[in-house]
Amino acid sequence: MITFLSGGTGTPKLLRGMQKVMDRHEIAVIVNTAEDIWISGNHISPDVDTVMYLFAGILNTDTWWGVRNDTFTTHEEATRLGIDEFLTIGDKDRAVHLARGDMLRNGMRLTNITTILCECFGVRETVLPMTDTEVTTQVKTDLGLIHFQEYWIRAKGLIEIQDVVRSYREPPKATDEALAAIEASDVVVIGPSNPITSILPILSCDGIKQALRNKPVIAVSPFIGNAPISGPAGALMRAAGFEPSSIGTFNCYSGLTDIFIQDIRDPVEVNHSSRFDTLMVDDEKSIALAQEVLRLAGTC
Ligand code: GDP
Ligand code: FO1
Repeated sequence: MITFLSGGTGTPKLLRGMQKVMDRHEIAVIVNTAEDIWISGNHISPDVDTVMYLFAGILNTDTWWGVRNDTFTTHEEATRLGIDEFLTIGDKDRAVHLARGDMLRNGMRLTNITTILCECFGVRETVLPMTDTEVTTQVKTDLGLIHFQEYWIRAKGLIEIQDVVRSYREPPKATDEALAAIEASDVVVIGPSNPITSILPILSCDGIKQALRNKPVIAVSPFIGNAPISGPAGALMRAAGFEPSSIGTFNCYSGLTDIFIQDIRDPVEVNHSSRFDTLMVDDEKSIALAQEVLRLAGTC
């Protein structure tokens, strides 16, 4: 079994390949929940939903969020009525947020809710939120501390950020299910996700780092040179005090990685790294990188 640590874009691209080259029941994914947000009374868990929709075969892979061919009737009508939905929410996607919000209000754990939703979508892989307690990535700006989604979606990432913080009422604890998945795995893979908003929130859950120290860990860099392939990782790395590069990514994972994979085009040299084409522009590229990760896993 392999456990993956995932956000909502880079690692899902790798998982798209993994599900073609591995027994799907042998894949477990611990997913970031620090970008979760309540909107219009419903609960959005963007990274969990992306991973779940990918495995269900219904993900919109043009955007890497939302359901393919979804409609936006409710969002358009709600906006017309004056509701401030700064995320464009599809109708089918909203039904998932509605169901999740309802179950959360009834006191259920996010882990159990995710299992129920995955069963409804016929998902064979194990999808595990990193924690069952609420934790939110916020960025410090001239406007004060704002939710990461407010920064990246509403402000289009155009405002200066001075720091990145995670806020919570109680320090987030990894779930027993997430820790058991790591324990049962031969290898753990930190996918090419945003180190600051996707991976560090997982690594910061109590119990995760300790569990990883007993396992071989393979990490894939989301950077080529000083730029990520997509998204705000550059600005966030700088604000969090890391170089926006593969070296910064490697340092961010503070000695946890046994094998570090970086792109063949990356001019930044991480000592003893493995080189591969990590740009997963289509199914074939995702499959090729997945096969390489499996090959390296076999050497651990
Ligand atoms: P988010 O939750 O939507 O931010 O998604 P992730 O954290 O999972 O992924 C965002 C990161 O994925 C960005 O930093 C990108 O550089 C990286 N990424 C996206 N596509 C690719 C790709 O094809 N290859 C690699 N190596 N990284 C990618
Ligand atoms: N990202 C956008 O850039 N624009 C959107 O309107 C948007 C809507 C949205 C709805 C549901 C969902 O699960 C994700 C959505 N995302 C959207 C992506 C999401 O906000 C991602 O978490 C961030 O783009 C980067 O991590």
